[in-house]
Amino acid sequence: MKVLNLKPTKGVSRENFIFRGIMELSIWDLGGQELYMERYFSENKRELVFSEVSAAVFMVDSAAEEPKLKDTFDKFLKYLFEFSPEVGKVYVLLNKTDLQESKEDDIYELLIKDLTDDLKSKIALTPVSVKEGSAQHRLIEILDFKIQENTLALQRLGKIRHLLDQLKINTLSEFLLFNQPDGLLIASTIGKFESKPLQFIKFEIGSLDSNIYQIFSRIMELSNSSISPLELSTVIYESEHNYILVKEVSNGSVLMVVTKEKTIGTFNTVMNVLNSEDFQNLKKFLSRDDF
Ligand SMILES: Nc1nc2c(ncn2[C@@H]2O[C@H](COP(=O)(O)OP(=O)(O)OP(=O)(O)O)[C@@H](O)[C@H]2O)c(=O)[nH]1
Ligand SMILES: [Mg+2]
Repeated sequence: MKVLNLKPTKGVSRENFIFRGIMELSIWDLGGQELYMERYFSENKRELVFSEVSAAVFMVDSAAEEPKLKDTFDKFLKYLFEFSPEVGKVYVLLNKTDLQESKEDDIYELLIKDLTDDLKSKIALTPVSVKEGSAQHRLIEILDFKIQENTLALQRLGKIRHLLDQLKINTLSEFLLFNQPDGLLIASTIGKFESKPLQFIKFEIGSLDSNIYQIFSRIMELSNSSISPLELSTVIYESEHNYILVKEVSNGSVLMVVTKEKTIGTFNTVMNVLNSEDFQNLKKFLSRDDF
C-alpha cells in the first residue's frame, strides 16, 4: 500500500530492521535521481557508499527511458566490487513488468552487454513487479539466502527452534512463531512451512473492553481481591476438531498453536505450556536487545 504513493528517495535513506526476527539489517536505499547518483560515485563519497555491503540490489524501472542506465550500472558494479569484494551475488530487479511499456528484455541485454564472464556469473537478474508483489517475494528470497550465510542468525534460529520443540512436547500441537514487523514465519515445529507474509493488524495489548473491565473490577471488589490491569494477550479460535491459540510473545512476535484434537486434555496441556518456564524462556530470548 505504501508503494502506491511513493515519493522519490532523497539521497540515502537508512533504516534498521530485523528480518524474520533473526537477522539484523541495516538498509541503505539510494535515491535514483541523477543528482544523487553523481554523488554516490564521486571520489569522496564512493568509499562510504560502497563499503561493507553484504547484499546489493540494483533496481531498474524497466518502463522508463534512462539513457545513462548502462553507465550507472557499470559504475555501480565497479565500485561495489572494489569496496565490497566479499559481496557475492548482485541482485538486479527489473521492475514494473506489469506495465505494457516495460522493456525488461531489452534492458536485460543492455545490462549484461560487454561484461566479463566472471562478472556475468555474479549477477542474477529477475523481472519483477512491486505492484504485483513479485519484487517483495524476490527480496524475501534474497534475504533468506543471506540468512543461510549468517552464522549469528542461524544460531538464533537454532535456539528458537529448540525452544519451540520444548513447548511442543506432550501437547499434541504444532507451534508456529511469526515476526510481526514483516509478517513472516520465524520458526515452527512442523519443519518446512511456507505461507504468504501475514497481514497483521497490530495486536493491541492493553486495549480492553471497558465493560469487561468494569465487571471484572466489581467482582474483585466483592471478593476483596486486588485488581490488576487486563491485557488482551491470548486469543482462542475453535474449529470443529481443533483449538487455535494465538499469543503475543514479545513486542515483535506472535506464537500460534494448532492442536491436533479438540479435547479438554489437549487444551489444558497447551495452556500449561503457555504459562510455563519454557514459554518464559522463549519470551526472554525474543525480548533480548543484544541483537
Ligand atoms: N505500475 C507499477 N508502478 C510501480 C511499481 N513499483 C513502483 N511503482 C510506482 O512508481 C512510482 C515511483 O516509484 P519507484 O520508481 O519505485 O521509485 P524509486 O525507484 O524509489 O525512485 P527513487 O527514490 O527516485 O530512486 C510510485 O508512484 C510507485 O507507485 C510497479 O511494479 N508497477
Ligand atoms: Mg526510492
